[in-house]
Amino acid sequence: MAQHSPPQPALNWAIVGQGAIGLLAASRLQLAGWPVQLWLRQPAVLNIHFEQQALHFANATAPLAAVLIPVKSYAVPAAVQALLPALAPDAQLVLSHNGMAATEHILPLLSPAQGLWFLTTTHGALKQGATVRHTGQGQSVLAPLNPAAKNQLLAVQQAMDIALGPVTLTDNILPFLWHKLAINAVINPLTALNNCSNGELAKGQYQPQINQILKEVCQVAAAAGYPLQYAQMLEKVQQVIQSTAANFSSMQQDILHRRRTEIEAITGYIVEQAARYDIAVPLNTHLMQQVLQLQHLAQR
Ligand code: KPL
Repeated sequence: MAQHSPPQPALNWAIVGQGAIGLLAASRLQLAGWPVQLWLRQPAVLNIHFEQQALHFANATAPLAAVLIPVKSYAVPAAVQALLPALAPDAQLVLSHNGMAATEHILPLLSPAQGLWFLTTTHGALKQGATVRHTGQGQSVLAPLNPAAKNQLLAVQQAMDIALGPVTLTDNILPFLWHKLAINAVINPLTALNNCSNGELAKGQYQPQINQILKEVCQVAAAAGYPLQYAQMLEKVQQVIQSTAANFSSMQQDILHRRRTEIEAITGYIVEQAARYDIAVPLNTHLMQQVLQLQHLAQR
């Protein structure tokens, strides 16, 4: 399709890791004819199935021109450190994870011509063995975080539009991150603790907790200067629950596969901010403790 043709010259994309969202992005780029490879801790050719197609991804080699880094928030500093020697002098790096972006530690690592971006997405993806499924149609918001990123606006936006679009470009990602944080604060702990799909949360039994989590998040967001309308947020959460009904949230998957979750970056961030503004968030505090306990038990 004409609108999917790479711009001239197309950036060569490397995707870090083999998580569900990263492989969804890699598959969509490859199917649209874009050059894309994977940057893995153990270099290997990866074969996957995506939408009835067998796809093969080669290993990314230096110099890396453009890199999507969809790793957990706590893994970002180590991932960027490992990438540094392989980056092209004007490489573009796109971070994408749940929770707030802690880019103050990443920006100083880059040279002035290297661009840093953040992408937040509501797409749902599930990886089961070698099969990757797009389990929830979502959208993404993309922000350039430094001047070097602004020089490459079109090339990065076009690629991300194919990988995880539709993409909205913004100069201020923070309101969008609060918005996404509210969605994750509801769906992720509840699906992890109840070991259920996102769609299960549409059931009546979960509505009192959903309402309470959101009320607490809205109070904290307002105090932090990023007001969220409760009724609109509730509608948005219900919409994500519907559109990703078949998906298992990243936190449910992390518990299932005995990995560290992002609870500290999601609910933990809300609890931390609540303490800063002296706001009581009993349900979020309780959910964080329960997920930490479950994570501890799962990892033993
Ligand atoms: O971000 C997600 C996640 O699982 O981490 C949602 C949007 C809830 C999709 O499952």
